[in-house]
Amino acid sequence: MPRGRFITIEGGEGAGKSTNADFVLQLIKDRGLDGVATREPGGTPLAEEVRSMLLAERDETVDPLTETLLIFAARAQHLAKVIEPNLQAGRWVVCERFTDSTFAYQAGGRGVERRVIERLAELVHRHCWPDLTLYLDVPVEVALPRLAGRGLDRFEREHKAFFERVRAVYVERADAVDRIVSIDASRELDTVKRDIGAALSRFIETG
Ligand code: T5A
Repeated sequence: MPRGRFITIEGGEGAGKSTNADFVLQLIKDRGLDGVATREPGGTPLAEEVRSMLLAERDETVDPLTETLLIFAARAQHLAKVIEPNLQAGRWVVCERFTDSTFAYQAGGRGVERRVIERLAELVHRHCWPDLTLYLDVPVEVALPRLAGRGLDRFEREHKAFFERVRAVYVERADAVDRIVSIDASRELDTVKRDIGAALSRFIETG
């Protein structure tokens, strides 16, 4: 049984990750491939509990290193219980957010040293990195209004400057890392989906 492929969908708040995750899974299934969708932080009952802890508004300030360690704790569980077993069973895994989010939010947004995240990734991933990452790029001033009318979590309450730093790291990584395909997600959804479909086809046919 050939190992499945690991696809992540990245981007800032309101970029359209959830909107497009099912679409990506459907494209995979349309090709006759088996696939599952999951998300981070979360993806297992325990990791979803950690997600709730991370997103909850609280009086106590969360130390950036504590936040980073919680994210990697959830990721270790997610890798062990969902991502690796599915890949080993030959299924494609489509995951909303993964370690590129940690570089963007915890290094870019919070100022955690990148080498800390690199070391944690080395420990937790055990060589399991995404095969393809679709980065949905949207200017902050376009993305944030998309969240209007819903309750905001602890991250979504951050200031614009925080999201600008997050985006800057994403853009830098998209330029530097071959597996990351940047898609202009500020356009109409149908256009974004067309580009996602094209990127996925290229990956399936050549990758
Ligand atoms: N986090 C996570 C870290 O700090 N470090 C980490 O390592 C990880 C893994 C929760 C938080 O965790 C933090 C970052 C996050 O703040 P989350 O809930 O998964 O992560 O992510 P969010 O970005 O908060 O999820 P959102 O729901 O806000 O964004 P999505 O999923 O990108 O956007 P989506 O699909 O829900 O769309 C939002 C709205 O926009 C519309 C949709 O219809 C929807 O109404 N929309 C469009 N409108 C117009 N044109 C388009 N092209 C559109 N695409 C979507």
